[in-house]
Amino acid sequence: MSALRFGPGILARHEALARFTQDEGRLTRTYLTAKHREAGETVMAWMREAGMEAGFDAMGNLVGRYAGATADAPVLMTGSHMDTVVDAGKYDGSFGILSPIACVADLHARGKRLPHAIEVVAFGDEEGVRFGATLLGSRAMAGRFDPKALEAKDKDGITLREAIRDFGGDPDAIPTLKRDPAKVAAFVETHIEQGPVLLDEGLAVGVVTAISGCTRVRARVTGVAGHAGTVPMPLRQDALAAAAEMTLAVETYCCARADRIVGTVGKLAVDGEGAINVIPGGVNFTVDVRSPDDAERRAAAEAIRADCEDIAESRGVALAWDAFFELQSAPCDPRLMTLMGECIARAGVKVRTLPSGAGHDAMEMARLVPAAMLFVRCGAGGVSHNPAETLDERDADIATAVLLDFLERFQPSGARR
Ligand code: HGY
Ligand code: MN
Ligand code: MN
Repeated sequence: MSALRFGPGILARHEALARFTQDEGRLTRTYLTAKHREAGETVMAWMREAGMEAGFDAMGNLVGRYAGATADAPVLMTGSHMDTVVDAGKYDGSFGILSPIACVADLHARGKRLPHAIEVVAFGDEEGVRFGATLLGSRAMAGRFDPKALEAKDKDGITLREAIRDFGGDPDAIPTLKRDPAKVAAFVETHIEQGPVLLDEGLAVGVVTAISGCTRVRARVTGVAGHAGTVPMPLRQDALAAAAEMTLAVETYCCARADRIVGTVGKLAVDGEGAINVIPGGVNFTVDVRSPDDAERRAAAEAIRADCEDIAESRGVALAWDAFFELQSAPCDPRLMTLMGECIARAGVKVRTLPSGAGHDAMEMARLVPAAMLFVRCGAGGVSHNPAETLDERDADIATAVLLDFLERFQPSGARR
């Protein structure tokens, strides 16, 4: 078996990064926290070792830059996110940072400069766990940052604006982070698939065709709290039973269109945590609907809302429905997809294209410049957003070799070497 060039070192670095967690016994690293800074300083050192200039930008994204052959060379951007969900796996986001750093280190070791500079970005916030707003860094670089987000508060009442300042950043400088599309040739992100397709087909890597759009809803059901022993069933206005029926309505609608829609009720909470002998009077829950097709997604969100309204009416409860977040789907660039496919074939892997049901920073960067994504297989049934998330060192090796080939063969002008 030939020695693996990149895989073992990348997995060792994943282990090192996973130690920067704000939760005892599980991995949680959220935006602009002390652990974000500590992890960032470790990654910064790896970037500098690889021959890059590196530092945090005005809102806590970590940016490493490997100069091109000429000072005016356009930039090929790559990267992914540093933050994690609560009780996360080790590879979601960070693989898209460690893999390109390994590529640049290889170029640097060979003293090779490309016709383009390379920027590796460790975005500070993609998951949106701390402030509820997602893709903050990539939105800023794409010129789509909404200043209202600066007033968003975390669970301790700290605003994003205050947190950026505490981190040493400058919220007023965020508009200057927008990249000039005339100087950025493309953006490419490597990421674990977070699903079972590559695993089922025995493939180490795949080319992403489009990143699904998303609609997110905060819903509230208001019924009448009552004594669990005295209110006859037909007279109840049970908020939890209604929310449960609504949850099944989400599942029923999406299962009937499973080839193109997914829907999830990820959070559901009874007011005041509930009590065993009280009919729940109030329940909050969330809905997340996704599809590569925006029209399908919008129709789904509307149909699900109507179904939930009907359920509320039939049960005599009130429904408040706040579709607070929407993200259009992002197609990947055909030329970049073709080049990525060629690099996969040169690595001896069958070329498989597939959509991404998960959101990624590439979907924001795709609004500004041509974008592509390379998926790497993840094991354990493809599970993610879960500490059982796994990545095989041979797959990490193949994906990194494919990315390096892509970086070296990419031609800013559009031609390929
Ligand atoms: O939710 C997502 O799709 C991403 O993992 N933040
Ligand atoms: Mn994620
Ligand atoms: Mn991710």
